[in-house]
Amino acid sequence: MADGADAFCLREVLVAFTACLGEQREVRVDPYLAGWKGLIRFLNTLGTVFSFISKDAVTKIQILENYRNSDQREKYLTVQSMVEYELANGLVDLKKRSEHPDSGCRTFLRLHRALRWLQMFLEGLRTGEEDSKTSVICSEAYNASLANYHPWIIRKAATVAFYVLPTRNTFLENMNVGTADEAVAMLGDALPFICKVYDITEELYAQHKLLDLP
Ligand code: 1PZ
Repeated sequence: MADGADAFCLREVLVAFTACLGEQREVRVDPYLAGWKGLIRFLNTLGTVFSFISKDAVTKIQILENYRNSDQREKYLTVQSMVEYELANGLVDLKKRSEHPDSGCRTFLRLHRALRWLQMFLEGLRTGEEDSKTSVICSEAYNASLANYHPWIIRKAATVAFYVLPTRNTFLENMNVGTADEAVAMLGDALPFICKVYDITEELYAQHKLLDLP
């Protein structure tokens, strides 16, 4: 595991997702992206078999960061303001990707679906037996969430990559928050926030009928 400023730390990632939640149930985009960036750093330490996953995630994070660095940055402060702004200005392809292939709404939706995987995966790690296989926890979470949106070839590649994951306790220890037990305790504290962020976004997207954006 790499040391230094760039080393992954689970605490930072969980703090970022916790910081997403505003007082008015708004979901802030910057800490959401910071959370994913932290996770990608960790993914990159697990081996090159995961590169195709991190590349796609990085592309999506970049698209949203570009909106946050554009003249319209204020509109992309929260998921709520992004949805409102893009819909009101016809910036979302609703049926087919054409004029706006990389809308904030469709891009965020991909990360939102991945957040469901993350939630189930971390919950699986948290409640798993000491020597359980991370690959099994990971593929169960994947099959129950993201896999439903991926074509066969990606499902196959993902499933193959999962095999290289270390056992649960090694995985937890690699997260740099102390012992496996300490990591489990931290997950227990943070998971409710991740669930909340997921639920609020899901509700917002459902309300606006955006859950199937192409
Ligand atoms: C710890 C092990 C990590 C396992 C990660 C499990 C997630 C598997 C995701 C496989 C994604 C494969 C690559 C590209 C897929 C894209 O086609 C889709 C849809 O985007 P579109 O084609 O519509 O533009 N992209 C996604 O579903 C977003 C996936 C983001 C995954 C981020 C995972 C980060 C994991 C960090 C774990 C520490």
